[in-house]
Parts: sequence; structure tokens; C-alpha cells
Amino acid sequence: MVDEQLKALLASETIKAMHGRDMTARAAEARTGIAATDFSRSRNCKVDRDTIDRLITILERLDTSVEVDLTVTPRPVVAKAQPALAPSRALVATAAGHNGSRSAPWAQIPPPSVPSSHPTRPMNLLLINPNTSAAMTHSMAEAARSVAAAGTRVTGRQPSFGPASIESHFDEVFGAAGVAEQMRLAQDEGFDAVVIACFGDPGLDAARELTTAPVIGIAEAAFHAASFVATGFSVVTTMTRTCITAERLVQRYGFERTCRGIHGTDIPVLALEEGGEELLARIEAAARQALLADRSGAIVLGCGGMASLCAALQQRLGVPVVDGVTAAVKMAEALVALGLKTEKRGDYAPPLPKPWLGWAAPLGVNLRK
Ligand code: 2AL
Repeated sequence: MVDEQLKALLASETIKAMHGRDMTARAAEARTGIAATDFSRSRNCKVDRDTIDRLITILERLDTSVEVDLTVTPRPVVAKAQPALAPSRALVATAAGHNGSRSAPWAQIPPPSVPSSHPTRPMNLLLINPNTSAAMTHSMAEAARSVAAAGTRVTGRQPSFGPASIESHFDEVFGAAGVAEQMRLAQDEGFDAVVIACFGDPGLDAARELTTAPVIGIAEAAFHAASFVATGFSVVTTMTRTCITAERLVQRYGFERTCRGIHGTDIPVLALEEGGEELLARIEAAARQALLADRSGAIVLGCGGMASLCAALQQRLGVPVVDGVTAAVKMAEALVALGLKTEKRGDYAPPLPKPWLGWAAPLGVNLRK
């Protein structure tokens, strides 16, 4: 008999993604003998070691080629800072064996022949839009899905507070806090990677403190991608006043030699949602000018809200056009496939526990959500 805890665990997204593709509840039912309705239960279940051991035993009997990630929800420990999105332990079970913690029984079994980080591994990616425009979250998540691998599930979220667009330093402060909020709320969901989808990369370092999963900012991803396909690139962005943010990021990430210019179009971020030929033509004209003036070989789009325009602009301009949202998704997949995680021994260690006051207190590092 399988108990409630086990059913809830079996319902987790990673288990539904056996064989590198999503499993329907029916398929999961056929494979495990557990009623399909049980697969709709919460995936935020807490599991203990006994449950995991029993689950491993069941999985061993299922199929010789089954590979499953068992993400163990961290136990709630007040005042002991945990990597927020990080599972306390990730195990890979196959019929051939398991690997995991040294003290656990599965540690005695030889490692699986297929590395846990092989490129077809299914993954859950969290895309955080730091502004509060749900429409923009939707369009960026769609762009992300358009390039994501078959086994990548993209979840788009935005903060519960703050500005609808980020185009000033004041906006950005709240955007960064919103990213921190969403990281805290997602901490038990076991996301494999996080993309921060605003060109200022607000809250990027803070987000990295809260998880072992790779966290990628779209500006950072776009600069890297552009530097692979051109010796020099130009950034075309929204309001001219936001150019300083991109300029500082160029310096921070060390792209002073490859970024040849940053150009504002004075198109407000929210106007991007309207789309249309006039908008596209304005950005195209700015990009053409930038390519000439900067002697650049590629264009970087300086706003997450421009993601849906990328293909059309690349076709019109005839040069590589990099959108940070899609670039970040592919880089996130690459890092996960390589088994690379955010370091926890240096300054990306979890924040120290301390008292928190006011509206942000529930997000404080020593309080569980
Ligand atoms: C952005 C962006 O990507 N999202 C947002 O709200 N503002 N960037 C920008 N340069 O305006």
C-alpha cells in the first residue's frame, strides 16, 4: 500500500517527467498503479527518509530504464538558513542504482551509467518578470517556451507588488524586492533554474543567495550570447534614461570591449505590449543607426518586452539579434545539463538569519513562507 505522503511525492513534476518527457496522469497511473486522481495533488509535499526509501523501492520495480529525480523538500528549520530553492538532497534513482548522500543506504549502490546531468534531463525553469505586468510575463514565458527543449517546463511569475514596468532607479528597487519575494515563495518548488526577465537584472545576486539552482539575468545572458557571434554589439533599449542601467551592467559583467554602444528609443516599456508595425519600424531604425554608428555586428534587445520582436528584427536587419529571455533559457538549460549550480561557500551563501520587521517580515530569511 502506498500512503498519502508517497502519493503526493509521486505527483511531483519530476516524476511525471519520466523518460525525458511529460507523463500524463493516466500514463503515470499505468506505470505506478496509483489512481490518476492522486497525481493532481500538491507537489509541495514534505517527505521523510523512510518515504523516499519506499519510493525508491517502488521505482526500481517499475522499469529498467526509468530515471527519476527525487527532490526532497527541505525540512522547515527556523533560524537555520537553507538554500531557498535548493532541495536538501537530490537523488537519482534508476533500476541500475542510485546516487546521493553518503550516509543513505543508496550510497552503497554504484552510480548510474547515465549521468544525472545528461542533456535530455527534463527541467523546471522559473521565469521571474520583475515588473507586475502579467501580460508581459505571459509574452516572455511564451518566448521562453518557443526555444525551450522538449523536456523544459517554463513557469512565468511576477511580483505581487511594485511597478508595472521598470524604467527608473526607483522602479528597479521594487523590481529587485519583487524578485526576492518570488524566490522566497518558490523556495519549496524545486525549480532547476531561474531566469530574471528584466534587462536591469534586478535582484540577481540576491536571488543567487536564495538557491543552489543557476540564476541567469537576461542582460547578462544577452551580452554573453552576442559576444559569441560578433566582436562587437550594440544595445537598443526602451527609454533613454534606462541606458545608464545597461551601461553599468556592461561594466559589471566586463563587456566594455564588446559592447560598442547603448541606444534608447524612448519607447515606454508598456508600449511594447501593443506591438505593431510602427513599433517594429522604430526599433529597426534605431538598430540600423546603432550598427552603423558603433560598427557593430549584432544587436542586443534591451528589454524583456522586446522578446516577441526578435525574430522579425533579425530578419529585417540581417545581423544577429539577441533577445535576453531566449538566450537566458538556453543558457539555463546548458548549465543544468552540465550539472553546474550556484556556489554556496562564498558570497552566494544563504543570507544570515536575523529579525525582520514590517511588511517584508514574512520574506525574512529565517522565516518560512
Ligand atoms: C525593462 C525590462 O526588461 N522590463 C522592464 O520593465 N523594463 N528594461 C528596460 N530597459 O526598460
